[in-house]
Amino acid sequence: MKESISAGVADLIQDALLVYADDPAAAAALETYARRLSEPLRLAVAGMVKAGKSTLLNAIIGEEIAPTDTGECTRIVTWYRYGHTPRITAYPVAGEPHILPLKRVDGRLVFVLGNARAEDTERLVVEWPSPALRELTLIDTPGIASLSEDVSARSTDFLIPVDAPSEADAIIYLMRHMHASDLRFLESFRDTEAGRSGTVNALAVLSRADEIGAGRIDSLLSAGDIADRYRRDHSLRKLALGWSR
Ligand SMILES: Nc1nc2c(ncn2[C@@H]2O[C@H](COP(=O)(O)OP(=O)(O)O)[C@@H](O)[C@H]2O)c(=O)[nH]1
Ligand SMILES: [Mg+2]
Repeated sequence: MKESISAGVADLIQDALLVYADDPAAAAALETYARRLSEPLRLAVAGMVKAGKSTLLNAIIGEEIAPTDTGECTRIVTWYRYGHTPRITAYPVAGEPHILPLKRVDGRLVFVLGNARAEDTERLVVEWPSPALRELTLIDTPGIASLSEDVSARSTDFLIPVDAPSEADAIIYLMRHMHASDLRFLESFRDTEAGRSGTVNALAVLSRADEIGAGRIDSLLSAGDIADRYRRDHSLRKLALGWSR
């Protein structure tokens, strides 16, 4: 967001706080907005299993820390945010948060949950001293339309909560080919509780584009043509801010 727009929104929130001084619920919501405005943008990376979410996340962070190729094992929504010292915190669905050991295999983090089950862990927060994370908090989400309904539901519940605005400010939605579940997801991400506003916060990306056409030399060009076609399609265009490869 441009500096001047952020400053304008911050002023507006302060004005609203004065108006709603007698309404604790409204004031609490406004305080949350004020805090979020001063934090880095929260960008979630979503898509089906093996779309390349964790790989993209590592590329943005500039270090290969997120586990990749773990299929259904990455079942927990995992936040990557800036911290002076590396630290992993597990937030259980019920109970107090606790610090996990910093285990790495070939550079990538291994989340050691001990006796806790993945289903009982609401989120993992990785703090990491990567300069890229000063500007951007990244959120790795379990695969949409996973074989396990539970895993898939965790991502949809997080990205499209029924009774609250999404905790993510924007999402990059990765897909290898357009699949019915990709469309369903993009449609529901647009129709949030906040109503069917014209605002769209998703960027759809054709991932692993180098593999299209069995990895021929022109595969990236073909992927570009497909992205163009989606971008021009009337019904697809309105689902995302843009289509790219
Ligand atoms: N050829 C190719 N392989 C990729 C690309 N991105 C990811 N992969 C591979 O696809 C597999 C799944 O990637 P991963 O990031 O774990 O997917 P996730 O399940 O969506 O998090 C891994 O073996 C990656 O190395 C890409 O752009 N090109
Ligand atoms: Mg992954």
